[in-house]
Amino acid sequence: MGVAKEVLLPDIGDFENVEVIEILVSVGDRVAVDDSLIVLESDKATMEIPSPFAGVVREIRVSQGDLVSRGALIAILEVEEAIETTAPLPSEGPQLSAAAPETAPDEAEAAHRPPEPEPPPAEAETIQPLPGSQEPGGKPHASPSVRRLARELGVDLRLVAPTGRKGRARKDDVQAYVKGMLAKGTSAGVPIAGVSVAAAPEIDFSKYGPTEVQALHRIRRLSAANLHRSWVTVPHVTQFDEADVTDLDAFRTREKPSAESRGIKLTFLPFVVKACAAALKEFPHFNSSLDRTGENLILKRYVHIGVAVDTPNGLVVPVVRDADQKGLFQLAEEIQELSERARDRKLRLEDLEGGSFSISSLGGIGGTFFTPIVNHPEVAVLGVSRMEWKAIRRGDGFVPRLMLPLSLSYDHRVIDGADAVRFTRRLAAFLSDLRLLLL
Ligand code: CAO
Repeated sequence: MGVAKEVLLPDIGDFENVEVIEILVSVGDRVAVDDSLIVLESDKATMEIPSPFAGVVREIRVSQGDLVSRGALIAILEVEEAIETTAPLPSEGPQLSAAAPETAPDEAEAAHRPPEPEPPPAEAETIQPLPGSQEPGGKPHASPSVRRLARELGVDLRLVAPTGRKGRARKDDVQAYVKGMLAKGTSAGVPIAGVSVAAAPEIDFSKYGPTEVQALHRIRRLSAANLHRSWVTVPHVTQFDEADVTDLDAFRTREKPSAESRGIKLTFLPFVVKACAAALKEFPHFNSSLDRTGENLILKRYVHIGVAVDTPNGLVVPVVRDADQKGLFQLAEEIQELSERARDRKLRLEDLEGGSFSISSLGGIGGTFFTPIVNHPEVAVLGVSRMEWKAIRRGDGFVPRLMLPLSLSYDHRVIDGADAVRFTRRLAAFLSDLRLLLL
């Protein structure tokens, strides 16, 4: 049978009536020396109060929201005589300050950044301004032990949804995040949380010259999260190709006035959408998604094509539904209408849902080739760059031809390289000779 020992709040510096914001242990828990018991928060700092000895928690004498000062009874632990440590009890007079040195919060936090091996008796950190602490690039708000837990589990705290007061991430939040990730897993069964990279150093760029901080727009933050997920979960390969669009351009130039008379701007994009829709019919696995297990392919019998639109606030991808069933003018009209609404921020949720393949056209701006990122859970995306006159060898000589650069990025778990080039060759054939679309 052990001995019941009181855990009293040690000297935590120049603080009185500090609020208990988190209780980290439950009755029956076994704790070791320096295991954190509760978290306190003052105006300036948060502090974890560690156990001065090892034992089993028999009673917790504070509740969340209580205000406590030095000497307050926190808990009663049952300590085995044999394992009772020599760590001084807070109530043991002069030794107290050794157990809980009066440390300025800033210094205490600095002293606890990794890779410091051992935490001090009272772990404190300065409170970051909130609620901006959850902004990308901002420092998430969490106590040292939560940070340590996140580090041990390889969790980026910025991705954890905090449920604590003032946007603070708690241990439960980190655990819930990890559980969520394990439940999702990647299709290969490897938890995404397993991807662990060194934290980016925090650099004060103003040391090198004048700077300005601009908050990212919500659209950019959302697309950044989706792009990042796609980048780390999809094994990307990009196939480059060129389509001879000399005849297509001549046809488009001829048809433009007729389109304009109906208020339609006939650019290259509707032709590319039409050609992609036809190619997707012939290569159905380009119009599919992997299911969550990664063991089945969901082939879509519909062809809904997302079109990346550049807006002042970031990239959005509205979807042209049933693109295979629409004529060129209808496609042109719809793309025009969707991109206008995207730029006026008038898209509805349903405009953005359900895409089965995406096209990103930078041809109106310029450039040659690029590597677009697959719009997960789709498995392929086509990048289109600016067409250019090139000398193409025909017979014994060279002929000038308008060539359109194509960049097809695809998920290599679903699509093989040979199929990717077959797809781009077929696409190029459709774009070179529109009559093939009629067959
Ligand atoms: N080669 C040469 N000219 C091209 C071309 C190409 N590949 N693509 C378009 N053009 C021409 C158009 O024909 C038009 O010229 P005309 O007025 O003489 O017909 C002009 O460039 C401007 O076209 P546009 O950009 O207004 O229209 P679009 O249908 O080609 O594209 C849209 C519409 C919404 C896709 C486009 O405006 C856009 O936002 N593109 C950016 C997409 C993006 O940011 N992608 C990057 C995503 S990151 O992966």
